[in-house]
Order: sequence, then structure tokens, then C-alpha cells
Amino acid sequence: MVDLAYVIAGSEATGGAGIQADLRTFQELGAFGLGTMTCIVSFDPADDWNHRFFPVPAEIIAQQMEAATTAYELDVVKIGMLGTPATIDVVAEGLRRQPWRHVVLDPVLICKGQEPGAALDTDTALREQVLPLATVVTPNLFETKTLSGMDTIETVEQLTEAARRIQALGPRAVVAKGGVELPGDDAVDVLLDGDEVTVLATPKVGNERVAGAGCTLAAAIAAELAKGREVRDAVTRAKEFVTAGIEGRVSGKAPFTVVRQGA
Ligand code: PXL
Repeated sequence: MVDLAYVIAGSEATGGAGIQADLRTFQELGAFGLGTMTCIVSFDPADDWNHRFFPVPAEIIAQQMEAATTAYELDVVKIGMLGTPATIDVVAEGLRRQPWRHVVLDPVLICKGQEPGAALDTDTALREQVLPLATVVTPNLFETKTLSGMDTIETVEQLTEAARRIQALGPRAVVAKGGVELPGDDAVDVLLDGDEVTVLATPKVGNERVAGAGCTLAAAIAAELAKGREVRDAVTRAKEFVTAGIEGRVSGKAPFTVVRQGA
């Protein structure tokens, strides 16, 4: 039997983040991956690598989901960048058509180059339509503040409180990621699974964000869940996988480094 892992996410044309990172992660972790593309992001080297954003039309997203879910018996899905309220509508509708053992949501709210106003719409639509369907959600510090409504998060206690507030919106488990942005020497993430709190801390690898880390973490959680692990084991293994990928990161000619899955 093959462990199938499905991703619904955007393409990022340099391959560091988005569906390219997700599929590499699935492959490295031994899951058979397939994906539905929601949008195409092409950084602009002539404009400080800002994001150019093209949404895939809603009906084409629906067609991709129809093909994938008809071809295979899928029960674990990772959701990455959706980007617009129209995309969120069509993805939520597609997800509601069948039961899922796990829906892992990386709640990507805004990408550079999108209008700030769009983040509010995206936030509302994600909160109302996709969060209630998620079993595991993996917000970074900005997304944790936005979804919990907490302006200040500087300690593990505050991160845990924010995770509780996000859990109240629907998902069984919340991985609130402090990453390099929470003060201190460690990259700290808090897993709240039901009532159980697990603090995951590893020494920070530098103080810069590495592209693709969020995508890779959520994809690794999905791959491990697809292989049958429980949530806590899947998250612990995923954090090890992303930490190794950050240590072995790739540099190219762009002014950012990128996670190397499987390093
Ligand atoms: O890392 C967030 C992210 C997710 N998905 C796509 C992206 C980005 C950031 O650039 O472009 C498609």
C-alpha cells in the first residue's frame, strides 16, 4: 500500500516555497504526493524580489480537486497558500465533499506584493471557512497574532494562550510557531493537541528566516500523518526534518536562502 499525501497550495517560481517545497517534502518522507495549484507567485528580481501574484481561476481549482479526489482515496491533505477569498470559497467547498482523517492548514495570510487590504479578507475567509475543517493548523508568529487577536506575543506562555484561542476556532491541534521571531536563543514552537501542551525548542540556526520553512513543516506533518503517525509524533518528526533542512539550506543568486528538504 502506498501512503498518499495531497497538497492544495500555490506555486512559487523559484521553487523554495509553495507546492514545489511541499512535494519535495512528501517525496523525502516516503509519501506519494499529488497537488492542486491555487495560484502562481513569481518573485520580481527587478523589483527587490517582490511577489507577483496570479490566482488560478476558481473553476480550474475545482477541476483539479475533482481529478485528484476521484483518482485516489485521499484522507490527508495539506493546505498552503490560497490567496483570495474566491479561492478559499472553492477550496472549502471541495474539502466539504468528503471526509478527511487530517486537514493540515498552513494559514498563509499575506504574501509580499499583495495589497494589505486583501489580508483582512483572506483572514476572515480562512477563519470562517477553512479553520473549522482543519485538524492541525500551523500559524507563524504574525498569523498567530492575527488569528488569536493578541497584539503581543513574546513568551512561551503567551504563545500557548494564543494557541488556545486559535483552537477555540475549530482545529483539534495548533502548532503556534515562534521560530526565529520569538526572543531567545531557541526556535520555540508550541503544540497544543486537545488539552496537551508540548513545547518544541531547538537552538536557532542564525536569526534570519529561511524560505520554505513554514511550507516544509506543514507538509512534513501531513506526510507523517499520511504514514499513520499520531499528531504529536508527526509534529516532532516534522520539526526535526525542517531543522535539518535549515541547517543544510541552499543559496542561489536571490537574496534569501531556502530549506533543503532531506539535508
Ligand atoms: O512561504 C509562504 C508561501 C507559500 N506559498 C507560496 C509562496 C509563499 C511565499 O513566498 O509564494 C506560493
